[in-house]
Parts: sequence; C-alpha cells; structure tokens
Amino acid sequence: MTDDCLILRHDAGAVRTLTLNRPAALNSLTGAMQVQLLAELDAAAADSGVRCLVITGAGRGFCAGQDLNDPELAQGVGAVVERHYLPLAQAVRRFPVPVLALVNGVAAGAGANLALGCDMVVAARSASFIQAFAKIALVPDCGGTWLLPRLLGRARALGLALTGDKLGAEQAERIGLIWRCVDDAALAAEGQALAERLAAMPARALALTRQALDAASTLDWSAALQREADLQGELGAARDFHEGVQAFLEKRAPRFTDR
Ligand code: T3D
Repeated sequence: MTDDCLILRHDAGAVRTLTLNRPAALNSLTGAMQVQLLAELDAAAADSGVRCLVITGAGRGFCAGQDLNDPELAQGVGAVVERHYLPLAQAVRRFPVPVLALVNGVAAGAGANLALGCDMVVAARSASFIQAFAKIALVPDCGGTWLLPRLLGRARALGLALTGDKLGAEQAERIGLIWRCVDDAALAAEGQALAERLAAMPARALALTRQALDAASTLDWSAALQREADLQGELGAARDFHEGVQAFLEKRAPRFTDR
C-alpha cells in the first residue's frame, strides 16, 4: 500500500469521516500515517462545512497503537511521542466540533487512547480496548494517564493500565469507559445517525461544554459556577442562542451556524 492512502476521507453532508487505513497491521500508526492524520484533522478543523468528525478504522481493527516496526522508533520513543502523539491528542481534544470514535475492532495502546480522547465513543460488540503499554514497558500515552482515571476512577484505571488486560466493548460500556456498544452490523448506521444528530447541534456550545467539563475537574465549586456564568455570557450573546430560542418559540427545527 502506498503512503498516500493511509487515511481515507469521506464526506456525507456535514459529517466528515476519517478512516485509519492500514488494515493488514490493524491500522497501527506509522510516522507517515500520523502526519497524514494530523493534516486531515487540521483540514477538517478549518473547514466550516464540517460539523461533526468521525474517526474509525478499516478492516477488523480500529488501531493497534504505535507501529512497533516503524523505523522512526530508532530516533527514540520520547521523540516520537512529542512529534506525533502530543499534537494528535491535542488536535482531537481541541477540535471545534464534536469528534465521534466508531471503534470497529481492537483498539490498543495509543489506538485505545486516541478513541477515548474523542467526545463520544461507540464500539462494535466485538471490539475491545487494551492499555498495551505495560506489556512493552511503557506508560499509557496519547492522553491515557489523564483520561483513564477521569473516566473510570483510580482503581479501574490502574487495573487496566497495570495489567494491559483486554476489555470487551460490552464491559467498556457497563463501566462507563465508552458511550455505547452496538451490534457489529449496526455500527456504521448507528454511528452515522449519531454523527448527523451532533452535526445539527450548536457546535460552539458543544465545544465549550467539553471544555467546561474538562476544566471543572480541577476547579472548586465556586470557580466552576463562575466559569459557567462566563460561558453563558459568551454563548448567550451568540447567534446560535438567539436561533435556538426563536426556533423553540416558532415550533420549528433550529438551524445552528456558529462554530
Ligand atoms: O513510539 C512509541 O513506541 C511510543 C508510543 C507508544 C504508543 C503505543 O501505542 S505503545 C503500544 C503499541 N501497541 C501494542 O503494543 C499492541 C501490539 N499488538 C497486539 O498486541 C495485538 O496485535 C492485538 C492485541 C492488538 C491484536 O491481536 P490479534 O491476535 O487480533 O492480531 P495480531 O495477529 O497480533 O496482529 C495482526 C497483524 O497486525 C500482525 O501482522 P502479521 O503477523 O499478520 O503480518 C501484527 O504483527 C500486526 N500488528 C498488530 N499490532 C501491531 C502490528 N504491527 C506493528 N505494530 C503494532 N502495534
């Protein structure tokens, strides 16, 4: 496979889907693939026509994390993480519209945390999540040390990170690691329906909701209340709020445009 189709792009209305495309190696990430993925994320972030981004994988895996055969690793693991994983995790976390991971199969190492860093995760019933890092004597990266305890609490976060055990999609849903687990055959259709719903919602308000929830975990009660007031001040003065209220009063569907 040539290096120019490692990430597939597909637009359906306001939903852009990026598909990790190295199925023979379970979409494990090479340097070239990470460069393409970041470029696609930047392009989608800058495109006002994109109102929801979907990330999924080709073939039977979602993403098996770092490609452990990639010659770039010879330059040092820390350098690879700084060059690729750090900007990748930031790009997803700061994305201006909702990012939905459709986890079609195994998500391991940085592949698991790439998915978990998205705003919502829907997984096929046969999919699984593996914090594979300890098995190769590394710590969780791509945001895993921050995400896991917040999603699961310390006990479960450490249990997964220390053992590297495989967690099935059903259990991942049960313990609150992901939003939903659906039948394999329903993943694409249910994912697209959810993405279209999100795309029709007020993008700026959703992005600030994510920021507010993330920030609140390090704020005290009073500071969180103040932040909510500040954000409502910004959003209340924006077009989307006016449109949402008008649409409600006129008993019609709103047409949100802020981003
Ligand atoms: O730079 C740095 O290293 C720092 C960054 C670290 C971030 C990380 O992501 S560290 C974690 C890296 N990932 C892993 O350690 C996971 C390795 N993969 C696996 O443990 C297993 O493949 C899975 C549990 C994910 C799936 O197992 P299974 O039995 O379903 O599939 P398989 O047969 O192991 O894999 C299928 C093919 O994909 C196979 O190739 P082959 O033999 O058919 O030619 C396998 O080698 C390849 N593959 C899977 N994962 C990777 C990979 N090739 C390169 N790198 C991989 N990570």
